[in-house]
Amino acid sequence: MNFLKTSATALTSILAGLAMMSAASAETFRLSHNTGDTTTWHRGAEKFNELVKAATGDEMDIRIFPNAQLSGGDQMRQAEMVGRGAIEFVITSAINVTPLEPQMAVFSLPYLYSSYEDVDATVDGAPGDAMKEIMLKHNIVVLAWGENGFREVTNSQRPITKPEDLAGLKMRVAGPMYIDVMNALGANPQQMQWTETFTALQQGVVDGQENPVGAVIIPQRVYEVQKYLTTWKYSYDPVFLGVSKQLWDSWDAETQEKMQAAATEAMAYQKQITREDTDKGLDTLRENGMEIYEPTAEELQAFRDATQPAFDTWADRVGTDLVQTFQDAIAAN
Ligand code: X2X
Repeated sequence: MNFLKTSATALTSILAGLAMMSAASAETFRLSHNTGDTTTWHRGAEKFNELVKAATGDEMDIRIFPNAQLSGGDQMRQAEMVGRGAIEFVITSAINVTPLEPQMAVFSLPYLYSSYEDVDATVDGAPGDAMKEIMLKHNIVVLAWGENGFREVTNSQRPITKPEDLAGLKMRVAGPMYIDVMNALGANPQQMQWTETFTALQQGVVDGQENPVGAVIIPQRVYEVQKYLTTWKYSYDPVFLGVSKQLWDSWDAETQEKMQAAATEAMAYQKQITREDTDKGLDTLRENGMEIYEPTAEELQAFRDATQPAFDTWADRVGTDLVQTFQDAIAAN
């Protein structure tokens, strides 16, 4: 009896010792993203952590920091910090990277895309690979593309059915290109951190904003502070999972392969749940009191025409050759 008790105690302490050893040898990396912990961005990050842990036998894991906490709340700074190795991983969207790399605005040019098929033909094709090369110059390895989605406009004042309805509306936007797009539409845009936007909408500092339905509007409960949504599909925004090149280069081929596989699978999952939540999203929003306007093809053309000056300005800035490779891939699809 005594013997059994002693050996059980010994076993317990051996097991505890082993657990401590593996905890000590586990390597934890930080992943920054700039939305809340209910979004599909966050769920994609959690999936990545799960897969990394499984692939490395818990020797590596990922700690997720939402709301751009690691960059002091500045969503545009995350990518730059990853580039110089101050943060290991990031999930962020293309528009957030435009201050670092203006060419990333190519994805989000107004009305470049009219369907998911067009999106997939470019993001998963040669144009997406070309953008990975461009990001590598900033010491960011883009491991996989996910989806923020088609950005839909919401506001608290009135239904938007035509460009003129935006006149004078105070619109929160995420990045520089959207300032030009909103100005072309006659709105009154202002750039603001996403984390400050809910309160700004609630207090009427701004009247409206634009974001994707499945990835952001629903999980972050934008419907609580906005009455009207128009499915104008004016701009597509991909997300990506990126890692600091410095860290990437420090790994052997086997570790790189594990990380790449985990990233590919996690972002495929993130894209899938984003599309699912977007598909059922309009019903959810109606149930929560929003009034939805779905423009006809003709009405969409009016928005497309009105935003053409911003398209042209940004196509020049991005480089018309790069824009052409996107348009060619779309046309060939
Ligand atoms: O800030 C936004 O609007 C968001 C969350 O969609 C982006 O990160 C671009």
